Amino acid sequence: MAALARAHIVLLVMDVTETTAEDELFLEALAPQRDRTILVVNKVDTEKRDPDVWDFHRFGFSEVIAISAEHGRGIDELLAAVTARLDAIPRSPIDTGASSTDETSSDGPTGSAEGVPAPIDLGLIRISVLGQPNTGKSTLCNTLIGYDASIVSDLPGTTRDVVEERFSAGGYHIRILDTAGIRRKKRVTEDIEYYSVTRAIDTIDESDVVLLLVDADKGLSEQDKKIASLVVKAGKGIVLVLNKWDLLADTKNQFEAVRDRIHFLFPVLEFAPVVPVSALNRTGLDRLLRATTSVFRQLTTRVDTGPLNAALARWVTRTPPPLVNRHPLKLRYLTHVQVNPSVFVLFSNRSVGFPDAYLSYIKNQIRREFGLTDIPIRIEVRSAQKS
Ligand SMILES: Nc1nc2c(ncn2[C@@H]2O[C@H](COP(=O)(O)OP(=O)(O)OP(=O)(O)O)[C@@H](O)[C@H]2O)c(=O)[nH]1
Ligand SMILES: [Mg+2]
Repeated sequence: MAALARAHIVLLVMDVTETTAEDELFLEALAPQRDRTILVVNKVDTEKRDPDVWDFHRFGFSEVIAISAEHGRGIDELLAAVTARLDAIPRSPIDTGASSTDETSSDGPTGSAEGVPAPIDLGLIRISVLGQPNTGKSTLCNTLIGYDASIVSDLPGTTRDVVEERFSAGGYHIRILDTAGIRRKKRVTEDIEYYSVTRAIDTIDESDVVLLLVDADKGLSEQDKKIASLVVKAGKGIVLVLNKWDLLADTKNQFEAVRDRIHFLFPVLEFAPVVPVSALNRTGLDRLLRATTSVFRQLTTRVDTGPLNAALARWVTRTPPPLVNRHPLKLRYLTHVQVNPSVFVLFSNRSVGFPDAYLSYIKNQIRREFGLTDIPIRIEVRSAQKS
């Protein structure tokens, strides 16, 4: 019903072979929406069933289209009917919500009146929300988008498939994916659940930034650590969201203590911003969005080669590289070859056996000096002899 309220076109799908009590409920609900609705009569697999379709005109919809979803019959006609209606839909300006989203949830398009400059469009951020069951992923998504797109309940395993929604914040369009809670593999035996978990993990590849939701009351699990490693390995941004912060007793320096513990116990998340929120009470969401957009900006920042190599020379002078098998290690050239994910290539006289510690040093220097403190970066070492 929530989707219905936001739709321009509704396809009411019925089964040609039977009309059930549930169909009657939908017919009733859609009666006031007849103009927006196309009645789609499915399972009309062969011509033999064509005459039965006439019966469906009695429900009073102006368009009744017979299809076979399985065999593809009537699909062209359905597509034509849908596209014919698209032209009649007024183009609504997209709400880029230049203001914060905490209190001002977007109730549909705000519209940019003539003469009012359109907000700057900085682009699309693709976010997916991952975490263990019941950590409040759906609650967070619903709160951010401003309506109940996902079902929320205290039963773990409520969300079964990926739910995609959009909203705007800080000048960005944001596409957010709510996913099924990820539990330990051992327990994932049921087919649907296996699918749900796999699908949830697959969303990492479709995202720029992953919000890893943790129940602040319970802390991180090994499972969370595995998800975090996957995200980092893929070079995606990650923000650790400590949800249900409202349940914690308010003690001094609580947040700092929790954050430091996480960074200590989960070194893979060393650079990830940690944000306490209460999706339920809508607190901390501004901070969460700021952290997310900042991570995205860092992911898409390109470092110029000139300043990068000037800095490299300085770093090498300050902390000279170690000898490798008694041979001097030379760092010749550093270049930022790719953003989002961020990849650097370092040319050295040794590509094999390049000391890890020194690579970490260079990585940390890049991060610190070029403002990439909150994202994973990768350095590939290639060999280059002196020309
Ligand atoms: N106290 C408190 N409860 C919350 C908060 N966020 C969510 N909850 C509650 O936690 C329960 C689970 O919330 P959901 O949003 O359904 O959690 P989920 O992560 O989507 O769960 P699955 O879809 O099963 O993986 C519900 O009872 C929510 O009301 C919060 O910030 N504080
Ligand atoms: Mg859910």
